Amino acid sequence: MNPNRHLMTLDEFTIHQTRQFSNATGELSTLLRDIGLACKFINKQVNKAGLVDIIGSYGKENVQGEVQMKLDVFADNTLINVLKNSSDCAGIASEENEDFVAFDDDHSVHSKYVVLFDPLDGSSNIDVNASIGTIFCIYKRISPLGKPCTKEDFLQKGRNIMAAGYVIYGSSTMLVYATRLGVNGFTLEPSIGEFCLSHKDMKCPDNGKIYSINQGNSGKYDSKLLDFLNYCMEEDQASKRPYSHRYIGSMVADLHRTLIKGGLFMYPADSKNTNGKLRLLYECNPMSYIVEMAGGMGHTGKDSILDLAPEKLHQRVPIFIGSKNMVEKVLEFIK
Ligand code: AHM
Ligand code: MG
Repeated sequence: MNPNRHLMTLDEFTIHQTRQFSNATGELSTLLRDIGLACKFINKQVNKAGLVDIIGSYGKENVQGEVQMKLDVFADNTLINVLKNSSDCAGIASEENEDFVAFDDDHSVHSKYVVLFDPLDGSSNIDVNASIGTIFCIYKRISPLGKPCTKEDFLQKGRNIMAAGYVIYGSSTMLVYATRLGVNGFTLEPSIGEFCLSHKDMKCPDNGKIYSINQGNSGKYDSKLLDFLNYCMEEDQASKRPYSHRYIGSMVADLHRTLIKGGLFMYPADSKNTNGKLRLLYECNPMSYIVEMAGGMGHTGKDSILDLAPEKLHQRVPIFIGSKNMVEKVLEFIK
């Protein structure tokens, strides 16, 4: 690395942003730094996945009845440990654990923020070296300070999110995070171990040429959705169809592409899974927040994802997310 080249680190960037607000305390920046630190630990394990005994299943199922991979468990424990020791986190909820965890030490009960995360999304891709990711979002708690946080702090609408982001462990490792000020991407510079600003003010294009769905499930889809899939495959030069179909099976990777190139990612309800597969609190809310802050849209087919009032920690919802015009088009077909 050339030391003369100015690289803005994640820390420098968030501190710079904080200075724009006279009443900002810097707690959110500290939390983002702590999440970044946990993800660097996770990244190290992901990178050497083929070399050490970390590939494969852990031998247990998680709260959703899904087989836990060793890296799922490592990522979950790492995030919990780092956030427990963070000065600004009152508690966490994770896709891997049945209940939320309220940190009840003297310091944490006075912390303003709670963090929700999917520690390792797309974990069925671990064994084949395809991209996986960590997804997170941060809320200001609504329960009184001075006591442990409560479930209500975690069951807030996506619209209340203060910051959300993901880390993609791909051909390079990137942290993308969104606040109301916009969406920015930071690439991990391995020689100095810092996330450095590489994708400033990311915008999701209004249109795209790629649709992303597990089309193998077509036999269980509603006929209106099948009509839309046929529309995507139809030839029409004016609207640049047929669209290309791309599906990695790792939401972070599919949505990272969608955010940069435009497109539409769908995990719909089907006749077997009537609420779809993806979790509102750990996957759909944070990703919809990021995509909306970049100018795109996240929808269930009936409501905007961010307007849903969550009922339970592990609630699943259908999702149509990505370029604004493409989401609006699928809504025309399925509403
Ligand atoms: P996970 O959190 O257990 O990894 O599951 C979520 C993943 C998403 O990343 C991805 O979009 C989806 O599951 C793929 O599911 P399917 O294999 O049913 O297409
Ligand atoms: Mg997941």
